[in-house]
Amino acid sequence: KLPLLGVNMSFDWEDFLDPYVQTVGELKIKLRGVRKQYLKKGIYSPIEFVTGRVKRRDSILKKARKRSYTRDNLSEMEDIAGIRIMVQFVEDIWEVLDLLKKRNDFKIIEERDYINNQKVSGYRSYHVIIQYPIDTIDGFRIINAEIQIRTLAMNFWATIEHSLNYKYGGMIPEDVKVRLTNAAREAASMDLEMSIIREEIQEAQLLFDSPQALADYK
Ligand code: 0O2
Repeated sequence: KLPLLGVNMSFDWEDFLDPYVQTVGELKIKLRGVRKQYLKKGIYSPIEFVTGRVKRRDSILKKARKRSYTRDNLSEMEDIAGIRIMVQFVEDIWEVLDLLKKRNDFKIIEERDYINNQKVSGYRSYHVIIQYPIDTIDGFRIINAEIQIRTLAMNFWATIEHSLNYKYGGMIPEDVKVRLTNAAREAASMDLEMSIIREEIQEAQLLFDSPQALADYK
């Protein structure tokens, strides 16, 4: 039942979500292709790996209730289509951001910097909201999507915090919260340490990793 979207009105979720599935699929292929191009040229890729998901129905409904979306403006929700770009170093985030800004296949409409403005939870990531055009048999559509750019350390922390939030229904016990805040600080400190020896790591990886990383795409 979708009370918010009209008690007695049926809502075809599959029809509604199809364009988002298409958007996530296309963006994943394109952004994974960027990494491949770097590797082929034998240069360091600022993109480590790319994942994508279509927001789950229960999560869409929860956010819709919280933000008072209706069936008429549900497509304005910005993160139904979600892409995550993982990078090794904080510096790579700014390089990926430049890369996204230069692309001609979508338009950036908003940016949220949770790196320089870390959330109270300890969450860090850079969020970019885009408008992505798709063609379907019913015609042309513009789909909102959210691209999250984060380091491996930020991703490690966020993944664990997200599952704990799910487990406790958003009410993480105070002692666990304190541990998470400490862990967020440690993750930020690890990012900083890695940045300091970044050039050395990158050189080592180019010597050691590149041929294998490229082979993974075949
Ligand atoms: P899902 O479907 O489970 O991935 P908010 O009201 O905080 O949800 P806000 O401030 O508008 O949303 O942020 P934004 O840019 O819409 O981003 C929401 C998404 O960012 C979340 O999706 C998470 O993926 C991520 N995120 C934001 N804050 C946190 C946080 O404190 N911890 C973790 N682990 N992730 C966060 P959802 O809502 O979880 O949806």
